[in-house]
Amino acid sequence: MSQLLADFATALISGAVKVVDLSAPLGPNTPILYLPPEIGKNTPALKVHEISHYDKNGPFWAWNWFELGEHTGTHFDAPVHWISGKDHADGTTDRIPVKNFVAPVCVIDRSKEASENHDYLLTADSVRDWEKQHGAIEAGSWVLLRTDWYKRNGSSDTFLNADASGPHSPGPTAEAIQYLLSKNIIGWGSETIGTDAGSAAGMTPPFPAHHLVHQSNRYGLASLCNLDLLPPKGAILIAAPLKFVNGTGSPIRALALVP
Ligand code: 23J
Ligand code: MN
Repeated sequence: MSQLLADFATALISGAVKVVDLSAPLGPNTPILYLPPEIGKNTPALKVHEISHYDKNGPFWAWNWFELGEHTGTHFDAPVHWISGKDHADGTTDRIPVKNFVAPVCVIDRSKEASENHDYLLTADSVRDWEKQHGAIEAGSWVLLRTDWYKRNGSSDTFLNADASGPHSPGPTAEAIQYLLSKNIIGWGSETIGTDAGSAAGMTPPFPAHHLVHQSNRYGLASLCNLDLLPPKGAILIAAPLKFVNGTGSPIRALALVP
């Protein structure tokens, strides 16, 4: 076993294993989820407050503090984020077992479908087709939906993609999530503002990815980037939330180890 990590260290240093950044830049322009007032209150945008910048407020140092929502930018959804997961004793960011923050990852590429249909929904049959092509989704894996939607994250308009009928962005059906949970995945992730499709408020149950994933004490990842740099199978995902006490989620620096 010590040989395993020695070989891994060699692979990291030689570049045989690459570290890929799956996170979006986190700043005042990071798109924020918009919920109509009749559904709920919204997260304010990230705000940076300067404490000092090598000046009278701190002559030799620079530092800032933030107003920052838990669910801002590339982020982790903890089980207690949703009412269906509220009673999991280890369901807050500070109580999740850390072993769950490092896991293998399956990437389902539906970028073509999502570019042709902004309301594209991944079905359970489509997951089974992926498995026929790439092999079974193993227990303990992350499953990520690649849509290339992250290429739209430079502006809220293109990322949220809302019109009079509401937001239009791809996501999973309830049945796809049920199927993945039956395989005991560690969590579900997407490139969109949240883990659910833009149309998810009208689904049964509403926001099925949130409802079902967190009910099962599993985790969500939202606003992931660069999934087009990952293989369908064979990479390792590192996604650790900050240890917020009683936190429902956290911005993360999501990293993939890619052979
Ligand atoms: C609250 C209500 C609906 C949604 C979300 C949060 C998220 O996407 C989130 O960031 O968890 S869709
Ligand atoms: Mn979230």
